[in-house]
Amino acid sequence: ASDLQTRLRELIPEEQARLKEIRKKYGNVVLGETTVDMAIGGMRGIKGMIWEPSLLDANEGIRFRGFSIPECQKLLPKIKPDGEPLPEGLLWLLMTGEVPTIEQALAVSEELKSRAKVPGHVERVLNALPSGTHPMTQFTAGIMALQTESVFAKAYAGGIHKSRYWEPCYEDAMDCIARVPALAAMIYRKTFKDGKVLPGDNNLDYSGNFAHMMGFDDPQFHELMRLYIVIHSAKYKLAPVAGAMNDKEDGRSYWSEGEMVGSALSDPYLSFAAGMNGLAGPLHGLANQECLRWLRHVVDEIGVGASKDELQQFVQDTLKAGKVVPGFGHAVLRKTDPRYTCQREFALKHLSDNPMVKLVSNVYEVVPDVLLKTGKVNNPWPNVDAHSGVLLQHYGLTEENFYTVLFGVSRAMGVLTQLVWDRALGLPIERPKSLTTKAIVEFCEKK
Ligand code: FCX
Repeated sequence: ASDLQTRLRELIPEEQARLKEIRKKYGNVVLGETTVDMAIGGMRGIKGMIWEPSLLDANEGIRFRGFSIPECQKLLPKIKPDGEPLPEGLLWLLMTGEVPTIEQALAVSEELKSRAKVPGHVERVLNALPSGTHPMTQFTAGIMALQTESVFAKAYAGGIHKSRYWEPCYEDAMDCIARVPALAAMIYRKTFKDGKVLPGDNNLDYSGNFAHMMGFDDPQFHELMRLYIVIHSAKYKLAPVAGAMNDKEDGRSYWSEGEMVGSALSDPYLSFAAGMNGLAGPLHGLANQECLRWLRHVVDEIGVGASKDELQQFVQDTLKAGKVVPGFGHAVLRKTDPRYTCQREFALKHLSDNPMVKLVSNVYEVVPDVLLKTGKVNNPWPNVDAHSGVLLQHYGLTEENFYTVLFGVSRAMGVLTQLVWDRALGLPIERPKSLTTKAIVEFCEKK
């Protein structure tokens, strides 16, 4: 067992006892109320699930196991003294809640390297897809092809006791985290380059090797990938999915049930692929692709030196055309996303004279006012996607269709960590209650 697995084995009984105690002591405490508006409005604000790796505060932004992004940048192990933190260290933090030593982070690095080999049939599955298949579709198809390797699925079929579910789940989570960079690099090389899959370099860390397999060997780009993976690693629970069932009893009452993919004991590959299909939506992860495209339109139509007045007009035209301004707004956050801020700081440190960086700054000065004037946007401030594309472009990763795959690789760490804890804590199948509109009206009229 690796150090990380050993540490988890020590922590799990403590956490199981803690959860039991929380339930015993506070089980009946009301966390909040659900209104009809919330049921119609995408369940925003309903407190209804356990998610340990990160917490999103509306004003402060994301904290990973209680640590803000600047704190993570300061405290997590690095390979360069003034560099960016290693995602391997973040993975230790997400899994255990503890800031690792450099030795522990490097042990995770080694563990991931030992698990990184992608079986040959995955490339054949990718080759079978028609050219022009979106990289995110290739990514989920590739993850599904990796599912043949699931240790959890085999252990379940073999009748493993439920108290041990977390062990094969850990195997799959770590294998999957280890393999997605090679899968993503394969997709990149096949879709945009010469199709030649570049072998990994065992002397590099997780992020450096990922960049290397895509064909990027600039050490500054490797730094960017470290930061990128850390800030994109969490949060969201594996895709809420309709396993919806409707039952009608004597024509009057209805019930329905949804479930979260992982909670149905679908193995980590199936669950992660489902989550990635959610990430592929333009209001979520695909926004980074859309954002760079939008900036390119600005450049094509006005020029990279667009004045603030011209930008204002461009933003208004975007809204008039019934489109969103990508990279701005958030369902929960109500301030500038700290993930935007740290990318901006990276840009100012390493590429301050890039004209696209200046354009992003000008857009930042113009968009919030225009969005606020609509009177309906709850958060006019930039999110993580407003900056990432310009940074990637600077280092030569110019194919914006691929950007959401980078997001997906990063997110493996957060979502698969929670899946391990879901199984360790014995959390049940998730079934938020859904209602028909008729049932809502009947309920309200009876009140
Ligand atoms: N441009 C134009 N209109 C916007 C907007 C934006 N950037 N952000 C919000 N609005 C609109 C909404 O479309 C909604 O309009 P409607 O009432 O006509 O449907 C209204 O303002 C209220 O929405 P709001 O409550 O502020 O935001 P939501 O929680 O509904 O949506 C997202 C949040 C992120 C989906 C929304 O702000 C958006 O579409 N932003 C652009 C896409 C984007 O950048 N997504 C990435 C988000 C994030 F970082 C991630 O998860 O990856």
